[in-house]
Amino acid sequence: MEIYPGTIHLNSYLTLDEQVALVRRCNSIGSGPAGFYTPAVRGGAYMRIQMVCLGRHWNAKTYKYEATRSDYDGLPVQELPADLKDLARRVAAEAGMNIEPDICLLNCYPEAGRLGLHQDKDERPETIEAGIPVVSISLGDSAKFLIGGTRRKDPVKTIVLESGDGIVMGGPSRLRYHGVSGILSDTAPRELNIQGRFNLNFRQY
Ligand SMILES: O=C(O)CCC(=O)C(=O)O
Repeated sequence: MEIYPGTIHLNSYLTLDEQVALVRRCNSIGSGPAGFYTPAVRGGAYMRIQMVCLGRHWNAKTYKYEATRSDYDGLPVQELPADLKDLARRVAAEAGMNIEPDICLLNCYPEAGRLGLHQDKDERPETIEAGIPVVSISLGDSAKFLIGGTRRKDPVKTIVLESGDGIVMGGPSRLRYHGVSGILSDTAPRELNIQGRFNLNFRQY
């Protein structure tokens, strides 16, 4: 479903079996070395989510990508595995877009998790200007996802992202403000055995 030109919501994109496998994957990525941590932004406040970056580390203090987690523990960033890259390419293609992903932010939302309105604009200017999309996959509890315009004060739409949904924001939607205003507790499919939510957020640097 097209939410705006260039913003495509793919409802129930993943099968339940695929979701189960991906949740296991997220748990294993997050519990390994250079796993989940709670980023602190400039000024020292903590984000309301945990994160692991694959491919390149996103530094929450400088808003720059880097090879090591210099704002946290200095560990080298984990690689972005080939099958996850393929998944992002497939989701983008389903929305009629192309991506060569080299970054994935794996976000982990506890039940009280949220993420303020922001633009994804730390990738290369050429990538952003070309409208190469950001590809997002949701797992676990549903989220109230906000998406507005290219100015912070533009009106926002609220979409519920359910487990297995994809959302692709590219072309004229590449710089739309977006965020997560809340998690709907106990809405995850029982088979996933998860409380809270994972979001796989793929980008091309
Ligand atoms: O969790 C989501 O659905 C959105 C995540 C997001 O906006 C981001 O990683 O920049």
